[in-house]
Amino acid sequence: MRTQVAIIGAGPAGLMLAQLLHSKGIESVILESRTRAEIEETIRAGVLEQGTADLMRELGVADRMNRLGQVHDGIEFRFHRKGHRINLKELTGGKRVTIYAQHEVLKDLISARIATGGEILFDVGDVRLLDVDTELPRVQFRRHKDGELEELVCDFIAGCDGFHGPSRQHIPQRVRTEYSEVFPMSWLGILAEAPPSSPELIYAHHDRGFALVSTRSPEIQRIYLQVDAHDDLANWSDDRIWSELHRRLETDDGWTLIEGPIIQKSIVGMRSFVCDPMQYGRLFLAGDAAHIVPPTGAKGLNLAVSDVVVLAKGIETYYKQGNAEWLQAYSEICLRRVWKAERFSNYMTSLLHRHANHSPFQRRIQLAELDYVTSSPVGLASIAENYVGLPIDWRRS
Ligand code: RFL
Ligand code: PHB
Repeated sequence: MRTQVAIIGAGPAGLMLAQLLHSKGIESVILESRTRAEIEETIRAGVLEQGTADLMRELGVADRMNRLGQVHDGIEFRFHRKGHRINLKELTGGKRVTIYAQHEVLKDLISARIATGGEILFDVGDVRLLDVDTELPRVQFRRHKDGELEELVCDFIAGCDGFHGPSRQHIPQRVRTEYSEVFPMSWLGILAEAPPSSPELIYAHHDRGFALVSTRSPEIQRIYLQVDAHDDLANWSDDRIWSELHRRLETDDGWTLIEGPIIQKSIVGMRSFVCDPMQYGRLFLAGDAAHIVPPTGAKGLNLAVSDVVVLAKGIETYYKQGNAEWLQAYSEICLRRVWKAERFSNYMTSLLHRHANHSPFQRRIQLAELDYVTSSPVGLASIAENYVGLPIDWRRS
């Protein structure tokens, strides 16, 4: 098989890249190790930055998002039993976020891919990258895990295979620096069959730990609470979850959390990770393959999307103008935005979570910071600007 761009992984990065390339008349083949059903059922992110939602519309894949997604003009920070609204729209000159589940984005991108006749192979096995530092890199794989070994020859490989995928290891260790931080807490996430308790997301700081009220639809709520780093779901009965959430979210103004049957529960670890550079030869990493953020800033999916916007421009300039300059600057351009998102995610995590090793002094500083950012116009504007998504900074050195 021969194609222009071999894309490893059908997550947000891989699927969005394929769609962007298709819109520029560039061919690609997507190789994905999971089945279509597995991908379309995995519950993950929910917040789309303004730029991500706009791109879905530009690419013509936004019909369902426009119908089912919920556009939010603000978020709430809650502490000391009081809510403090951050008016995203007013503070950013009209930008907002759209709450639309990641697996719904993936369903939309997969059906668009199939409708345009683009190649997408699910359930492949033994994916191996070869000759990434030559002009003709190759990817070997097996169809349906047990098929014959096949080879895909291409001009470029996009490593969109997530944090655990094989692509990153093809950037030799001598040229690669990895930055990593693991946070001393996890999130327990639930889906509950209940109507919204709040019209906007609530990020709650509490002495017992952080809680986050998000949503998926008028009937399904997505809620998270901070638990111990190595906690076990077996420790968390539905009753314990609800009683903890009530305590952490309680206010003085009579606000109530609406309960409903819990239909899904999982625990996610919290880490930060950056691989620099994000490219080597003809291999380009995008999304979680190159970086991870803790979910507090809602940035992971959105970073995957901004990476592939930069990559698609580089690849397009290469084919249309025979100019590889943008491709050479890929990592530099992406990492500027990545590090700012790492900073914001780290900041939100430190601001809102309870750390077992916090001294009473550090705790008071945390509360003073919350008081500051929710009362100062500059503090509010900074949270809002980062939350709706910073622009891509296209400068090259
Ligand atoms: P993905 O989504 O992990 O996709 C990688 C794909 O590559 C496949 N793969 C392979 N394919 C072929 N061969 C191999 N050898 C392969 N190895 C792996 C995998 O099967 C998979 O399909 O990475 P991508 O595309 O970079 O996208 C990243 C996002 O998925 C991730 O950053 C977000 O989900 C993070 N995240 C959030 N991001 C946001 O922007 N907003 C949010 O509100 C938000 N909330 C979250 C989150 C992540 C969470 N979890 C579960 C970590 C909430 C949670 C709880
Ligand atoms: C979600 O709805 O899954 C969600 C919302 C906000 C976050 C993280 C996850 O910061």
